[in-house]
Amino acid sequence: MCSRGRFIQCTRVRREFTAMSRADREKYVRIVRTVSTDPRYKPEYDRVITQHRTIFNDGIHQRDLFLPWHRWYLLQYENLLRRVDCTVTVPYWDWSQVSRSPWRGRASDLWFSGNSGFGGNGEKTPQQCVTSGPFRRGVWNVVPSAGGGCLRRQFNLSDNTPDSAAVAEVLRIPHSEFDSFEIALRINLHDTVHCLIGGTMCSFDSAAAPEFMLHHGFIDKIWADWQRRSRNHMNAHFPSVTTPMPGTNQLRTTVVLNNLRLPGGVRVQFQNPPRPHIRNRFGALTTNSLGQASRGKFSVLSEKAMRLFNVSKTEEEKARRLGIWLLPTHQRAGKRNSMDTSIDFGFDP
Ligand SMILES: [Cu+2]
Repeated sequence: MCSRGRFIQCTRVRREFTAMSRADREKYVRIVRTVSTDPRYKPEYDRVITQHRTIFNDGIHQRDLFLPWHRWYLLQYENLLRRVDCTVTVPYWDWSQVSRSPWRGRASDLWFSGNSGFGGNGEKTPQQCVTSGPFRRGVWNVVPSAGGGCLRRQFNLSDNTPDSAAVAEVLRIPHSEFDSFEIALRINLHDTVHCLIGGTMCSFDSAAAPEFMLHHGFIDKIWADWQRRSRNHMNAHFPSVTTPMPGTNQLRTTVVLNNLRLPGGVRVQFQNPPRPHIRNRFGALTTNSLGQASRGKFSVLSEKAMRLFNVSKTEEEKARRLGIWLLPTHQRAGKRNSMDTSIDFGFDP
């Protein structure tokens, strides 16, 4: 807002990467390449990226710290990018909009091989090196703490990312069911997509993959969208967590609860992408409200990811039930019979 010739209440608007203009996508990629290669920024870049690996198992991937810590982490990364260009913000990648073809690399896709994309899949070799795009082998390397070699990817080509109806279901979980909301967001959505991308993203070095921040941007947006539903959603669970967040100089989780009041006086808002139009089964173009029949196959649980993120037996049980609940009904049936447990979360199972 402009007040008496000055800007006040400045807000960092984070946008969906594939909905940005080609020039803005190119600019973002260029800035990431600058911080990760230019000697003026690289030491700080290496430090920030390495921190995620160093404290990977110190609670930042468990219930009490996962959401707030990664919100803080995105802010550190964004602050670093803004030393190169003070207008840039970290975009998010809404993988639910491309659930039917998440690995495509067309010009407007995340995995495009031109200067406005992140490049495509890794090679089908044990090294899994990415060989296309601005982060390809030979022109870009991961941080030394991640081995300093090529960026690795191994798309799970036969599997899809969760769809927008699944995300909408997660957003409908009531504030009194914070535990279910958190597990669905962390284990079913976040953990799973990490390992659907595979390679560096499905390892302790995941933060070294440039797409990490876009995936976490979307996870943070889902949390922020849920929090906006009411005061109770905004404050669910975290006020009772009093341990400082690791690596943050004693910051408590409560200081990042509200994206409009972040440390340093930063305000963050997520811009919704234009709603995609899909063809319904009669061929008509409709807004994406996803009738059951039009939903494709996707995955909301990954054994590999649950091991990587050290998911406890109790949480795994709950994530399995939530995972089935998130699937379209026609996919649910078989799985439901195979486990003799009824799905009842008290909120529209
Ligand atoms: Cu993490």
